Amino acid sequence: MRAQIIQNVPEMNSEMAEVNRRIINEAGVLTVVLAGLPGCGKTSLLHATIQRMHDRKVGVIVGGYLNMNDVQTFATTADQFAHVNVASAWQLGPHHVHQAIKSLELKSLDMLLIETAAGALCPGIADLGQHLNVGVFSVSAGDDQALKEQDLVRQSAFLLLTKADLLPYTAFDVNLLRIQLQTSRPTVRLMEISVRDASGLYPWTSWLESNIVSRFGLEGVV
Ligand SMILES: Nc1nc2c(ncn2[C@@H]2O[C@H](COP(=O)(O)OP(=O)(O)OP(=O)(O)O)[C@@H](O)[C@H]2O)c(=O)[nH]1
Ligand SMILES: [Mg+2]
Repeated sequence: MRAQIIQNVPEMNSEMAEVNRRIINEAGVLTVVLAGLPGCGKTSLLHATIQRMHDRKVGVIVGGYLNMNDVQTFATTADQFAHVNVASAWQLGPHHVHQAIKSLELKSLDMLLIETAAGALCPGIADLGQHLNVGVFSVSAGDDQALKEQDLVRQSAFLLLTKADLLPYTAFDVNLLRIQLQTSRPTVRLMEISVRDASGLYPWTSWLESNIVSRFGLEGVV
């Protein structure tokens, strides 16, 4: 297992996302960004995803705050892991990801998962060179997220509603969220998911698996 903590990343030019894309494609590693509001459950979902996809070599890049428990968990679960200090930035930029992918051995990975913040002060998801964006909503952030986070909805190939185990205990109206999505982006898929009761994890990892296979033809087992 390879783990890196990356500090003091220099700003680079706007072509950096293209450079990253070329490196990622040459390595043949499906690269997926998980983006959502702080605390929406991204890190927990990454842990659960890696554990479920144990037949795959999965690398993780996380920007922003991580506690030592998370670092230790990634160090034991991910095949490769890089934590990037984004300093005063709210979300990962292509220059952060460039430093991270240089520190990883991409060719030995099947999939690279990148966690970054999106929404509120940093609407939308930056082009980091990734193949797919997954927007992460959570039950704890209210059922009007599709209205508030329209860039996230527009840019995502797939949307997750995390902490679905809390639905019976809140006034969160999943149908309202679905109706709002129907209006703004009828084709996008929303999946309810929970790392607490493991609901939705199988369809989620199956979707990732199918993308690894369809993009790079790497057969495997979920
Ligand atoms: N009930 C419930 N709580 C969850 C679930 N997933 C995450 N949480 C809790 O939500 C809180 C935030 O989870 P994280 O995984 O750290 O969220 P994050 O999006 O990575 O947070 P930041 O990196 O700070 O933006 C933690 O207390 C988790 O235990 C879930 O499926 N159900
Ligand atoms: Mg996190």
